Amino acid sequence: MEICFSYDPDVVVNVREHKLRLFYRVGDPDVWEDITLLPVDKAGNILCGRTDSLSPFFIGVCCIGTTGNVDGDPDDIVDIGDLTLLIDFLFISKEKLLCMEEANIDGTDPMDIGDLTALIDYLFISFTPPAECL
Ligand SMILES: [Ca+2]
Ligand SMILES: [Ca+2]
Repeated sequence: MEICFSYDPDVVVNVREHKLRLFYRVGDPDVWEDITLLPVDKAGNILCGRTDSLSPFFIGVCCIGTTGNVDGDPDDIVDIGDLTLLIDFLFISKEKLLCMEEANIDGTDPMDIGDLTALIDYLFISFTPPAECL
């Protein structure tokens, strides 16, 4: 089913509308999946997502400022926890991340080993900041 919410663009303060995302709870406790149908309808101010069942939802944003917060912690901190999750995403479980854009650390598509290299470089070597969110 497709679920849509209309939003008031005046309350989307300091966030670009194209970053709005619809998150759906897939597990307990607090496992969320981004089910947004992109692009966001900025002209109609409508945010839609697709799911097969009903569960709690929230509307949030994906990737503000710089990339690198792969684990989506609320303080937007980039640390070894993000590195661990990026390795897991790229090579082990390959489970979709809460906000895929946060993992594009080198700023170029796709999400690959270049992003891992950029994150290691930022954390331990040259401290070059991660790329800006698009
Ligand atoms: Ca983090
Ligand atoms: Ca990349």
